Amino acid sequence: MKPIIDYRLYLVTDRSQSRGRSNVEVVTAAIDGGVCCVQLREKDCSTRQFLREARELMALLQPRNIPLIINDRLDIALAVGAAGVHLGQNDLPLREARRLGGDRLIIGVSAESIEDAIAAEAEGADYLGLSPVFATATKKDHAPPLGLNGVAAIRARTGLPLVAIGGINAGNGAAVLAAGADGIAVVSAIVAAADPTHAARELHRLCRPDSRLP
Ligand code: TZP
Ligand code: MG
Repeated sequence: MKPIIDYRLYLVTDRSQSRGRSNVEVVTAAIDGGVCCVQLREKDCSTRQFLREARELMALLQPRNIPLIINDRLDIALAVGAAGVHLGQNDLPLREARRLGGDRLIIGVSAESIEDAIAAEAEGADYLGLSPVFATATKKDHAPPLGLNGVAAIRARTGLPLVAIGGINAGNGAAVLAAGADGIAVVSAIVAAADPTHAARELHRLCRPDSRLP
C-alpha cells in the first residue's frame, strides 16, 4: 500500500542556508512548528555524505510518521527506505523510477508548465511540485515563475496533489493555497530563519484548519 502523505507544509532542506545548523537540527525544530513532509535536497556533497544525511533524517522522521522524500537520488531513497523521491524535468524519467522503485514509492515530479503537469500525471506521478511559483534565489537557473495564475491553471487540469514551491513565505502562502495548491514547500522561509519552529508555525497557520497541529 502506498502511504498517504500530508503535503500541506513541506520542508526542503538546504545546508547552505541553515546558519551552520545540521539538517537534523533544522528539521527537528521545523516539525515542532508543524512541518508534515520533508525533502532532503543535497546539491554539493558526496554520495556517502548524502546517504548519511538521509539515514539521520530517517531515524528522526520514521518514528514520528513523517515522510522523507529524497531529491534526485532514487538509489538513496531505496537504500534508506524513504517514502519517496522527487524528480525534476532533467532527472531520472518517471517511468524508470517507477520501474525500479515499485508501486509503493511516492514519486513527485517538478512541473514547470501545464504540459509538464499533464505529462507527469499521465505517467503516474503521485504529486507535482509546481516550480517555481515565484522567483527565488535558492534555486539557480530556475524556470520562469508560474505565478498564481499558473497554479490555478494547473489546478484546473489535474487531480494530483499540487505542492507549490519557490519564493513562498508567510506573506504570500495563503494566496498560493487559495490559487489551488494543496501544499506549500519552502526552503529559506524555514531553513534560514533564526527560529525555524516559529517560522514553521507561522506557515502552518496558513494551512487548512484540519491540518495536523504540532
Ligand atoms: N525548486 C523550485 S524553487 C526551489 C526549488 C528547490 C527553491 C525554493 O526555495 P525558497 O527559498 O523556498 O524560495
Ligand atoms: Mg532534481
